[in-house]
Amino acid sequence: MSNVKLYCDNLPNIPWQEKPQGQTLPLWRYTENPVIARNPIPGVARIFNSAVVPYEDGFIGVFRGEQLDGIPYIYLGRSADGIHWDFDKEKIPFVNEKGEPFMPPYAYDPRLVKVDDTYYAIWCQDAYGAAIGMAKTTDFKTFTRIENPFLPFNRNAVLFPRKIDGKFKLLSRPSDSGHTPFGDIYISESPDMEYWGHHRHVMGKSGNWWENVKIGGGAAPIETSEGWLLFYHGVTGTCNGLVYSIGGAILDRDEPSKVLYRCNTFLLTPEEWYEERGFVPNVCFPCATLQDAETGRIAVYYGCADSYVGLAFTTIDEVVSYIKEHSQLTESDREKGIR
Ligand code: BMA
Repeated sequence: MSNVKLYCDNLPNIPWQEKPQGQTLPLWRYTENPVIARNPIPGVARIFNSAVVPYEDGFIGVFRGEQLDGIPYIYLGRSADGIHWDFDKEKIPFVNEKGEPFMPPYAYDPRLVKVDDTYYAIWCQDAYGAAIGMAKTTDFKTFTRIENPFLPFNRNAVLFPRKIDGKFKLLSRPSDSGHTPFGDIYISESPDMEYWGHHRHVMGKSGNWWENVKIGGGAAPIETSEGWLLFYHGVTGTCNGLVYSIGGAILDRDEPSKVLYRCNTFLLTPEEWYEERGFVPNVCFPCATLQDAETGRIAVYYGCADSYVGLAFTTIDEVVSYIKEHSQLTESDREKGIR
């Protein structure tokens, strides 16, 4: 039993490996990584930056598939164990409210979050510039598009898994339309998943060098007795390009624009061949977690080098105590984020 309580269901079939000897950081990699390798299905060269949820007796997910023409799209995948995945051969056929085909020009970095009885897929797409796209489903057969929540330019939208004070809450990262050299995480709320407002600043890049260029939301926040645990990505610049690491923070449960703890070190940074070598080297990009209330186990799905999907593990006690021990907050982290 964990000291920190996880407010989620039990998930006895969560993918899992025990912490290896000598591990100092609180996230450890699955020894069989990457779990999704190159050319996973005909017509798709790489799958990465993807999100999964428990579904029926196994798992289901939305996957960023880079097609042979280089254009990213979202594919549905199913798995019995969360490790071996079968993908639909065709892209997810999004429709509008009338059931007519309504495909975005491209779609990438999908997240998948269940709120009440509905699953929401959220991704980055073109809306005359990089913007957030959304769809909802209850059966994983019909994905109905929802109005785009924000004007361009925006990326990295991550929905909270429950309403707070009756409102949906969405993290996002206002950006430019290219390889954005800046970026902070903001939060917005909505009564209906259509009209978004009450925008607040949550946290910005920091003086710590691993996240001194920009940060962005990662996996859907995990509700715990200590607050919302957020795995996010932090980016630094080098003479050889950007490096993406996984960071951790804990947000206030009732007022998540306030950061309670923020780890001043990365939790995982590119070190293995599948993280350092690929279409875009040196990228660890978290997009989803699975968690088990009973054991406190957490499995993190992260994109590796824009080429593969990797899995890493931690426990709620392990990661919360590490984040608290290494917490360093700035003034803008503590504020409610209104100016
Ligand atoms: C970001 C996003 C991610 C990608 C990362 C590294 O801007 O586009 O999809 O993993 O760059 O290329």
